[in-house]
Amino acid sequence: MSRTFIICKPDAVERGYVGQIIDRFERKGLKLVAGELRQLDEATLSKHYVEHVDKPFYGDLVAFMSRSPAFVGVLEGPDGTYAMVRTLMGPTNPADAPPGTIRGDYGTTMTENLVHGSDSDESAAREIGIFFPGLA
Ligand code: 3AN
Repeated sequence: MSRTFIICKPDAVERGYVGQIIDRFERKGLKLVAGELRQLDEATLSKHYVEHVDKPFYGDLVAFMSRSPAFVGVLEGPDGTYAMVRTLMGPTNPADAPPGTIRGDYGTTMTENLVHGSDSDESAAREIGIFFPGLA
């Protein structure tokens, strides 16, 4: 078994897609073991996006991610759950994401790309530790 961390970003919450996004993960066979709506702040986001803090898009990314509540959660499934979640999400840029993926079906822009999923087991452990320290 393994766990991964997900965010339904503020655009997904605002547009009412949280249920449909979680439904895709559940239909795949993954189990939501933690989840809640949470207003994210810069201190938390700077830990989560530590590899992006010096990037030119970081300011816009934090402004977007903190503009309204996000749905943060933890999914559990077989080994490689993080990779299954990434496949269902589609590529980072929704413009490149194929139909059938979350970003391909619902998104058009790079920043407002609806969903986050950890990119490795190591990232999942780190991110779960930030957002759900009781589960780490
Ligand atoms: P992913 O969310 O697919 O793992 P990351 O971790 O590379 O992608 O990027 C985190 C977030 O930062 C993305 N979801 C996107 O919102 C934003 N982002 C990444 N690269 C760019 C970029 N070149 N221009 C604007 N925003 C970006």
